[in-house]
Amino acid sequence: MANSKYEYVRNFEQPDPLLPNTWLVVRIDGRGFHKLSAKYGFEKPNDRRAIDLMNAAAASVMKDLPDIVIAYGVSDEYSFVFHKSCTLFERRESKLVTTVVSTFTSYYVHLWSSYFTNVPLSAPMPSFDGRAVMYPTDHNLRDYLSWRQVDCHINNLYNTTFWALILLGGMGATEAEKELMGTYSSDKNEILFSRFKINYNNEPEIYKKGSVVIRDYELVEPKKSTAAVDSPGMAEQESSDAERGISAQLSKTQQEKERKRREKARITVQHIDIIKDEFWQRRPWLLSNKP
Ligand code: DGT
Ligand code: MG
Ligand code: MG
Ligand code: MG
Ligand code: MG
Repeated sequence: MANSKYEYVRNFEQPDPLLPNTWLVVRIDGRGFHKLSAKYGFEKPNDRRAIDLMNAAAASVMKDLPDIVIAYGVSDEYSFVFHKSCTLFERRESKLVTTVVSTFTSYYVHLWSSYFTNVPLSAPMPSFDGRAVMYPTDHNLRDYLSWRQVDCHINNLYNTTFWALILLGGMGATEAEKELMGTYSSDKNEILFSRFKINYNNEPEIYKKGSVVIRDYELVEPKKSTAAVDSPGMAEQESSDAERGISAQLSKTQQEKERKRREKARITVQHIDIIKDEFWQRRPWLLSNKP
């Protein structure tokens, strides 16, 4: 195509590649969900419909973007982790963030009526913001996810106690806030148990732990996934590549095979601990150098 005299404006576009060989986390967060949750009458402190809808939208995003390895969600936010070897959109930050945000928002709106039956959506419509953060080591990535899950626990314990004081204890919001000022976790557990006979440990896992979305390879192709990760040959290859600071290079056909496997895998939503080693040890493919 011939260049027009306007073509030079292209030079104003800024390149924005994210660093190679780093874990990419795109975190989206609902805009003004404090107001939105009031408008649609979300139950307090947790509305199961709202959380199920977030999880369904996140699972759909993962289905559409096989480069996402794991996602973690709580409240009105979701973190999507792209593998450090991911080359989607040449790792351009704006393309990755805007694609995740708009795909998530589309599914959130599309699926709304399946979860909020008889609660029609009206303007202003739900919207989400997004950002990308790079984490250079597996350890940093795990600490990031641990940070979000600890946040989930702290907020849920606070909210559960706060709303028990109001809904069951008859307090006003200001009074409840004052009551909880300066309290530790143990104090909140004690308030819940002694005043309301609520054992926090027995609260639903979905509220205490948040939601983890992963591809469950084992259930789809049990032989392949474990064999590939456990073979000593592969492990050696991976450690030497890791030393050089690059991800294992796979041939085009291998890459295509991996991609097919990811696309076919069943996507599951679980409410489990991702802070302890056990979660990662039982799913070695998540942090493996293989994309
Ligand atoms: P932002 O993110 O700066 O635009 O502002 P917000 O209002 O979205 O604030 P944020 O993201 O810090 O906090 C999330 C809000 O969403 C918080 O006010 C509680 C509300 N929310 C999220 N999930 C639920 C739920 O299941 N039930 C209720 N009642 N509220 C929820
Ligand atoms: Mg916010
Ligand atoms: Mg928000
Ligand atoms: Mg939030
Ligand atoms: Mg285009």
